[in-house]
Amino acid sequence: MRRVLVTGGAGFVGSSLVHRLVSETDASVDVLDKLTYAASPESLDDLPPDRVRLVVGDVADAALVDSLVADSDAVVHVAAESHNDNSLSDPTPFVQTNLVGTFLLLEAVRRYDVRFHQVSTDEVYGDLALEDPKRFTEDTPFRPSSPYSATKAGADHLVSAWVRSFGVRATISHCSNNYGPWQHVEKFIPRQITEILEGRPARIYGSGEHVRDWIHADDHSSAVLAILERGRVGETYLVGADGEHSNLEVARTILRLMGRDEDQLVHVEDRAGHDRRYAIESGLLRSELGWQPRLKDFEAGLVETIAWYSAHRDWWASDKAATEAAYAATGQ
Ligand code: NAD
Ligand code: TDX
Repeated sequence: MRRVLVTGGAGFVGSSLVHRLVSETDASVDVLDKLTYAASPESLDDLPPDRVRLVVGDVADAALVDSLVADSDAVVHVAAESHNDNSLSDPTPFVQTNLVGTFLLLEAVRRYDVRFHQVSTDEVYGDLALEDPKRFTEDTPFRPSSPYSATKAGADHLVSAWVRSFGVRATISHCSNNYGPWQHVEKFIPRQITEILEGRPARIYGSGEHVRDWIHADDHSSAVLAILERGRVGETYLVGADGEHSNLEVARTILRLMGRDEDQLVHVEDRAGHDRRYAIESGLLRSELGWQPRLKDFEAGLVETIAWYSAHRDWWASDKAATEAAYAATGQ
């Protein structure tokens, strides 16, 4: 790969992938990113300008997408509107970016016969019961719950159709919940860390028994690179690190690691349609591509993440104020 186009490369997951492409391959990287409220272009500041170019623009801009794809050997499509709560208050940008944007990228890679990887989520599979021993596999049917996950599922179906009908050389990955540095403070783990740093209690939707399967963003990006380099065209891979914890468990662990009482939390308004549990079986990725998560110790990862947010208050302080004002309006 001489030149790789990474959409959403200034976001949380995308920036981890761009760092990895620079450190582990010889490719030049074009980042196409609209720089929405969720972007952190600062996360790319330490990268060599002769290897990484940031193009500020929209994946739903057909002419721009065409010109960038024409110059690329591979496209990794990371850009998305990514927050479930936002998709409940206004689904419009989710349809535009996640569905229309993916469609335009697929048409461009079809025109120029460019390798394509779609970064998707386990949320397309809906949820599992708390007591169910099953986990999601590559064969689990799609059953998305929220406008966010429905647009991701629709985009994934477009990818599969473009593979089958037009022979596009594409792969898809479905990853579980990511955590780590540079994650927007609207998301669960950074929200709790920054609430506690501001001297307030952790905020738990509903009962807090809901389970998420946590993986460090750097392990997600290592999986995406393995699939891009060695994955079978037309295949779907699930990405997870066996990190199931209830939201209450995670909040209590963060409180303890930050030297607070574990009961310093409040139960707030639940999310509409709140998925109960996600759990990933990532055996195919491990056996076929030899991938392993490296940051397997979730508590050690939380310690590092807490330290990072403590040291980067300048980066999150203004987003924090805007985010909490929006949450206050929904009682969350
Ligand atoms: P994020 O919200 O942190 O970043 C998204 C990036 O995409 C931002 O830089 C934003 O500016 C950019 N973007 C948004 N709309 C755009 C548009 N129209 N054109 C160009 N750029 C646009 O999201 P994230 O958490 O990094 O997630 C990235 C991808 O990974 C998404 O596709 C998401 O579905 C997937 N994913 C995320 C997680 C997770 O836990 N974060 C888990 C599984 C899958
Ligand atoms: O303040 C909170 N309190 C709380 O209890 C917030 C922000 C969330 N929650 C709960 C809701 C979920 O059960 O924590 C869990 C995690 O919430 P989010 O961080 O919003 O993530 P989730 O909705 O699970 O989706 C995430 O993982 C899959 C990403 O945002 C998606 O982009 C990805 O596809």
